[in-house]
Amino acid sequence: MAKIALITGATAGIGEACAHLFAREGFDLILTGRRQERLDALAQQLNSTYNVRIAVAAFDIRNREQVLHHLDILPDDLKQVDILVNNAGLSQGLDPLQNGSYDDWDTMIDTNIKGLLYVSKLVANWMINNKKGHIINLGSIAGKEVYPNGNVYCATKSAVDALSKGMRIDLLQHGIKVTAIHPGAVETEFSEVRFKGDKDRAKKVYEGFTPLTAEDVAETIWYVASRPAHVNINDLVLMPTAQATGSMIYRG
Ligand code: NDP
Ligand code: 8X3
Repeated sequence: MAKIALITGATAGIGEACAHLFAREGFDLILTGRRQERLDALAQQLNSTYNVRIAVAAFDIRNREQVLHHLDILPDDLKQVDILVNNAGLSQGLDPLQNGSYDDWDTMIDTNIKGLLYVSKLVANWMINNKKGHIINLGSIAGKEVYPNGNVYCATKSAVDALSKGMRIDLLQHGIKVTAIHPGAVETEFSEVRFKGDKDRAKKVYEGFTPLTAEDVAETIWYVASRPAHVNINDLVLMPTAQATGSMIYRG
């Protein structure tokens, strides 16, 4: 029987790259995100290329009822999830705290912390029942260090760091692995989302150096996911060579 991975935020960037890589490795997949049409197109492409089974579930991860409903109605055999990639997340704005937007704060906290928790509780219980599993959480260098104007986004990723440690302790007795992956700058739709569709401003974030690609991060996630049963990588920071800290990038 094929292994199964559930990847949140599979409609773009790192999640989409993970979907390609896990499908290539023969995994059946559950893919989530809000954009149904992107999920459908991706499912069709992966199914025809790799002949793996793909289920899609379109929901807003901030909405607890939607999350629980869409995951609960999946077929029972797909709930034998081996790998959960908690990837869905975003940043909104880059302002000093005193100028911050309440709505942006709510969006980041509800998505990056509460959404991750809703999915994790449900899937952790599947994994406990199945007596197997590996949860891989997307943190960020922003969760390890705070950079100017990063305030609330950094706090949400710091929470992911703490939750990963908490999950590892609580799930230890069930033999479930927990890994936190913390990338530096990855060129995806991330900055376009952060700057609310301002493509020029987003492009400038990656000018003058070579950022990570979504595929670089997906390959690292695959490395972590494919270690032997007795080996777990707890915590992994990966950066572009040109980036030393959250805010220090050498642009030539
Ligand atoms: P993208 O913007 O390219 O992808 C984000 C994904 O998250 C999309 O699939 C999006 O799907 C999903 N998502 C966002 N909000 C929601 C929501 N409310 N409900 C459901 N799904 C949602 O960004 P990345 O691929 O770069 O980011 C992936 C993860 O990696 C995030 O957690 C991010 O914080 C983290 N990260 C990114 C870095 C970077 O530099 N890019 C560096 C370090 C960490 P949809 O819009 O269809 O709902
Ligand atoms: C996303 C990348 O540069 O905002 O986590 O920390 S950054």
